[in-house]
Amino acid sequence: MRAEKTGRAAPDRPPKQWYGELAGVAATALALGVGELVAAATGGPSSPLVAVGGVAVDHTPTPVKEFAVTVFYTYDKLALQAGIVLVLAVFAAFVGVLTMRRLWYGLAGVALFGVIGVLSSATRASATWAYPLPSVAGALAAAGLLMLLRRNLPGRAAVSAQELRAPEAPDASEAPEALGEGTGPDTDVAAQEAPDAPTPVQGTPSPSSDAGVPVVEGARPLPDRRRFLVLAYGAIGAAAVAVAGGRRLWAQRVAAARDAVVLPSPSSPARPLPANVSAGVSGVDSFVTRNADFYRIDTALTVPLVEPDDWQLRIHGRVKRQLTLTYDQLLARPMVERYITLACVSNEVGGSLIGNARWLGVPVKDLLDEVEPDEGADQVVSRSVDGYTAGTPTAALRDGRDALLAVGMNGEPLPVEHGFPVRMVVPGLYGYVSATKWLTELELSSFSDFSAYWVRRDYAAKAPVKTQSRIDTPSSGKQLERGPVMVAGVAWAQHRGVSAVEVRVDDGPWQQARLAAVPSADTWRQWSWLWQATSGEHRLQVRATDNTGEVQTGREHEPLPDGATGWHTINVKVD
Ligand SMILES: Nc1nc2c(c(=O)[nH]1)N[C@H]1C(S)=C(S)[C@@H](COP(=O)(O)O)O[C@H]1N2
Ligand SMILES: [Mo]
Repeated sequence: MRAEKTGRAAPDRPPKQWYGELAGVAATALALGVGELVAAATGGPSSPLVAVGGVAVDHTPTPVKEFAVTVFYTYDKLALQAGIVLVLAVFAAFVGVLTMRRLWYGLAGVALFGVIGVLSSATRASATWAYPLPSVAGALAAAGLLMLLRRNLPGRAAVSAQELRAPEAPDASEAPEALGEGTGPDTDVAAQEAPDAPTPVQGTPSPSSDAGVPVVEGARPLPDRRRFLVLAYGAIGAAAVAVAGGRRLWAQRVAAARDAVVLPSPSSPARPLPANVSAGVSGVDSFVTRNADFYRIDTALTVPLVEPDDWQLRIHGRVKRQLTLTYDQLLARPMVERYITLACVSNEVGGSLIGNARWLGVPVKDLLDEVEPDEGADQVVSRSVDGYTAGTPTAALRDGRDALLAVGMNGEPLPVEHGFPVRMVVPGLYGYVSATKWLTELELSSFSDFSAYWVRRDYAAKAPVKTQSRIDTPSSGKQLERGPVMVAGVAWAQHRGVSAVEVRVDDGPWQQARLAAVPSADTWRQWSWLWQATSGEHRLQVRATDNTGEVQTGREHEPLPDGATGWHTINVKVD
């Protein structure tokens, strides 16, 4: 083929349409990038990308969403977003092709995008004067780029000539228009910039070798093509940089807003920790988990960035009266501070998806008492800004336990990764049915009316934490010396409390471990047991008993649908 002869990849001119498609995609990418950057800089309520994405997801027909859930399971959101990007790209390519024929078509398409962007961001609860700016700036950038690319459309004159010649030339008025522009200001620009243009290299094919298409502008088709590609790919690159830069700016704004938060002191402070909450054995997870070490579970692709000023909580649904709270209004309420251990349903036996923190927040009970839920409203659906939902039994939120809308974690405002500015924490329930981060809505509903995020993915609708225990030291597979060995770890049965922990060696009798102190039944509990290790290979197992007297089951079960069961078992070798 010709490629061998010239050593260049594509001497065949790609179909004229391809340039249009590239132009459309590049202009759309640039619009989104500029929009993102402007949104971040002005602190508008939301980037066009997020706003349009949100509206698109909201308007995706339910069967399509359900199909996505069954086929892509937890990746449904990724799949939906990929779908949106694909649809957008196809539409963008179409607009680009039209633009290369008729500038007005393209500008109309861009304007349509802009209007959709403006309207989407206007639907946001916290819309301000700044809301149209990102979409308008993005649309202007796209329009500018489309016009620029159109002027630099490679071989446009050649194509037009071909169209002129072709018997089925569709629109007689089109070709002269294109020709006219092609030889107009466009040509002047090219002439001015000619010295800068890259010199054609290594046997560049003459355009006339191109499938016998007569070429009018024989003098400079190649630099033209290069300029077009540089502009188009450059715009896509710039868009990527703008998106990344916008996201960074945004993260910095939120970090600064978080630093500026002054947490109120609790009207009901946490009791000081008993001196002996630690079993005093190294290798055991510390009683309080540092924020930086706290496990994380997010379905969101990127951490949601919420500014406290944009935040509000709406409590609605089956209630006597609705309630809307701003961040300042929430902070002005009486706060309680408690140590509460949070655990993930996906934690395997012996796993580390569990952590304990000192949370500061407003009791959910107080808020529910104010809105007065209807009789049958047995489920509180908590919703995150990212669309995530959890369903919590209304009864569990009103039975007097310390269910909190938390704003503080271990003396700091909530870290962004852990739900800044506000999340829910409920003692005794797995995180997926209670601990919604970046909380924005509580809807009184019923279990028969609504299934939350993970429930739609086959997890149980109700999920109290199961009694569990873990050996932290020695670690499994460890080589030990004969003689005394400290065996220690943690056990948990939140809101019931741990009353006993036992250890056994090689199916021998269960031995009582020593329990460390706890501030309440809502945290995990450290334990230790002194073992006189004898030579050989040994198997160590642990089990806990909760305060209702129920012994942790040894029946092994995977986390799905409502939490793993079984005894944590480790093997060690003693010399
Ligand atoms: N918005 C949102 N909230 C969420 C989740 C999520 O994916 N998105 N995951 C839940 C799950 S499954 C758990 S176990 C806890 C984990 O909280 P952490 O990431 O702060 O440890 O958050 C819960 N809240
Ligand atoms: Mo979880």
